[in-house]
Amino acid sequence: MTCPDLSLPEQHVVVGLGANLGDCVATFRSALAELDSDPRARVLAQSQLYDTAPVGPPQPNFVNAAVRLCWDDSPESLLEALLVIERRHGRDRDREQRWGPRTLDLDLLLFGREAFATERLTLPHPRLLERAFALTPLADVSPELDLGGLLRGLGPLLVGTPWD
Ligand code: A4P
Ligand code: MG
Repeated sequence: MTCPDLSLPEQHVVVGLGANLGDCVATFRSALAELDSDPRARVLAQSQLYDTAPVGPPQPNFVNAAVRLCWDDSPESLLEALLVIERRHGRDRDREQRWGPRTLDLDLLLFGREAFATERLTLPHPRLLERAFALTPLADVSPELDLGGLLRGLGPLLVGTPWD
């Protein structure tokens, strides 16, 4: 597999994990083993686990984490792989409310410098910068990342014009 240059934080691929139903830690362990067994993937770093207050409707606290990986294929193919792993771990989008409880949420937070929005995939993750539960584990696995630079790189995706 061709791995990105790991000394370059701008090439980091980072997946955020969240769960608040069932045995969340066991689910994370199983989901990561599954991801790592994909021939296109190699998990390089794992964050600590965080116990976080829920954002959204009242519900149990979440466990959140993040992993940095090497992915030898497109961002879209990684999203597809994540959705398959979510489904295998009990995720059923037809029966859940927005931002409600879930057995496993795998969000593609960053894919190197990719910055685009299609119907299926937005990179970086559209709510990354407003979610402490995603940013804190991200900082564990990519401490060298320049979030200010990331934000500037989003230029075309940012909405609105300066107020003068
Ligand atoms: N999609 C587009 N871009 C992406 C991307 N970069 N990564 C699309 C992942 N998916 C992306 O996702 C809906 C669709 O978004 C996907 O099918 C994909 O095509 P979803 O996982 O069903 O939506 P969601 O998880 O309910 O919402 P979203 O937008 O991921 O928001 P959050 O922020 O993840 O909200 N509180 C705490 N403490 N911890 C949490 O982890 N999570 C949520 C979920 C709410 N409150 C939480 C937590
Ligand atoms: Mg999600």
